Amino acid sequence: KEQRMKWWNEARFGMFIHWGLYSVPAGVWEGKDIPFLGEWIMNSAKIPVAEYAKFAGQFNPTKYNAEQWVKLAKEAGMKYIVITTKHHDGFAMFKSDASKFNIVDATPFKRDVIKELATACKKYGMKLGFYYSQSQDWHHAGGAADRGHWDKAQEGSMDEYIDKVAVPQMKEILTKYGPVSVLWFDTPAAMNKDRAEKFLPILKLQPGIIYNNRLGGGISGDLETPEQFIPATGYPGKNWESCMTMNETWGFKKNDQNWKSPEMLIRNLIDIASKGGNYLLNVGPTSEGLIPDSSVVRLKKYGEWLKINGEA
Ligand code: JFZ
Repeated sequence: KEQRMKWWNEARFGMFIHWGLYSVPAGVWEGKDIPFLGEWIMNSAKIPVAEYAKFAGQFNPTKYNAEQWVKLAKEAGMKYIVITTKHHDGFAMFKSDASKFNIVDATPFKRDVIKELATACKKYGMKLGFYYSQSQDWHHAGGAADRGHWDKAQEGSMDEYIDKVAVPQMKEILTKYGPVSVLWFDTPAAMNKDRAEKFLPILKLQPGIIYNNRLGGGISGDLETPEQFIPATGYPGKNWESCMTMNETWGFKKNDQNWKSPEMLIRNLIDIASKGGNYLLNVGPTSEGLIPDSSVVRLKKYGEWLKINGEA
C-alpha cells in the first residue's frame, strides 16, 4: 500500500463533525418536525434562501471549545477529525472572501471555528480533514442545479458557481489552516469532468492530501465511502471508510433520540477494523457549540473499551 496512505490505514477511527447553520432550526421549521436529515432542512422544507439566511443572525455558539472536542476524540481513540467547512446549505464555517455567507461575516459569533479547530488539532496531534460540498449549494446562484431548486435566487450558471464560489473557497480552506490531511467531497451529481478537474490543481496545495471518491467527473479519488453500512467483506485491495451516524441524522436535530447502543457502536468499530477499513463516526453539535451528551457518553465508552482492549 501507498506510503501517503500509511497514517490513514493505521488510523482506523475518525470523528465526522456535521456542524452548520442547520443546527439552529435543529430539525424544526414553522413548529413542525421536518422529516429526513437535519442538515437537509432547507431543502426538505423548501425554505427560501433569504429566510434560511436569517438563521445566521441567531447562530451564536458561545459554548464552542475546539480543544474539548479534540480531547474528546482523542479519548475515544480517534486519530482524525473531518468537519463540514460548507455543507449543501452553502454556509461557510470559516472566514471567506468568496462569500459573505460565512460564520465570521454573517453571525454575531464572528469567530472562525475552523481556524480554532485547526489550532486545537495541531496542539494535540490530531489529523484534520475538511468536508466541502463542492457540487450542491442551495444558497449561491447556480449551485442548486444538482437536484432542482425552489427559489428564483438559486437560478444561475453552475460553472459560474464553481468558478466564483467553490474553487476559491477550496483554495481558502487548503491554504489558510495549515496542514489538511483529508478532503471529503460530496454528492457529485451535477459535476462533470471539466468542473471536477478544476479542483485537482488546488488539492496539490496540500501535498499528501487524501480525498474521497465523491468529487465527481469520473475521478475515483483515494477512498471508497460506504455510507451508513459496513460492507460484508470490505473492499479488498482498496482503502475504504464507513461513515455513520449515532442517531439518524448527521446535522443536529433536537427531536432525534434514536441512538445506537454503545455496544453496537463498539462492535461496528471492531467489525470495520477487522475488515481493513476505517470508521468515520459522526457527531452533530448544537447551535450553542456543544456535542450532544448522548454522543459524549458513547465516545467515552469507546475510551473505556480501548483502555482494556486497545494497544498500549
Ligand atoms: C451526503 C449528504 O447529502 C448528507 O447530508 C451527509 O453529509 C452525508 C455524509 O453525505 O449524503 C449521501 C451521500 C452519498 C450517499 C448517500 C447519501 N450514497 O452514496 O449512498
